[in-house]
Amino acid sequence: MITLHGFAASNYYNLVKHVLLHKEIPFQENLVYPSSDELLAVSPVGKVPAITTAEGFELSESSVICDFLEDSYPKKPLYPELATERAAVRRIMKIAELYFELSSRRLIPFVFSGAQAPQVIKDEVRQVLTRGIIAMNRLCKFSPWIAGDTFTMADIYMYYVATIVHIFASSQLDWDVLAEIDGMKAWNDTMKQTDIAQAIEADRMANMPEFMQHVQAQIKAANAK
Ligand SMILES: N[C@@H](CCC(=O)N[C@@H](CS)C(=O)NCC(=O)O)C(=O)O
Repeated sequence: MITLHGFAASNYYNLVKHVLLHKEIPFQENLVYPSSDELLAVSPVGKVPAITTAEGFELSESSVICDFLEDSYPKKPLYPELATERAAVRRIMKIAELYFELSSRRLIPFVFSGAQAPQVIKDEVRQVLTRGIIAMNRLCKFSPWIAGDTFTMADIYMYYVATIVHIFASSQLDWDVLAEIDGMKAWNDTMKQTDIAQAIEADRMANMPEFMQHVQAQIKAANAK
């Protein structure tokens, strides 16, 4: 059986968990936080998520894990068959990661410490998010799914990226980024109501207090140095 390493407050962890649940792949969860030796043993850069396959193969990087799961468990496919359509799905995922996820993550330390980010960082994040918004408005179809009439990996990927962008951009930039992409709010609401997304959200909420304790302990340890 696959072991999914990480914690339920992580959106990267949750997108892989969503793929596992969607494909009905049996798995067990191993609660582990960043900066631990246990995580480093399975994830070379010490980031969540990582998986250990039934054969004992260790894998990290969420998009790589998603592709591995698709290749190894072709039932309930999440990529189209046509190469061009597959590439279109992957392009949405890549833009979501580079222009939404990673730029929003620059705001994390300020969100966690309750401070406002310096203006120079806010401006930089806003600029990158703007490019992402322009791209998503060109690429996303929402008819009804993000890449067209079929539910794909891009729906799962973007949904969990959107959770981060929404929280961080509204609190630090006072900006409702999802509202800038035509059709994204309605699609997001549809995704949120799915049984899998609701189960994952319940687990996320349950993990949140322990995760925040972990974050506070990390901040305290860093300040004590
Ligand atoms: N590129 C990685 C990023 C994963 C990532 O940033 N995970 C966060 C948790 S949501 C993490 O482990 N952060 C700890 C750290 O940055 O040290 C992926 O796609 O899996």
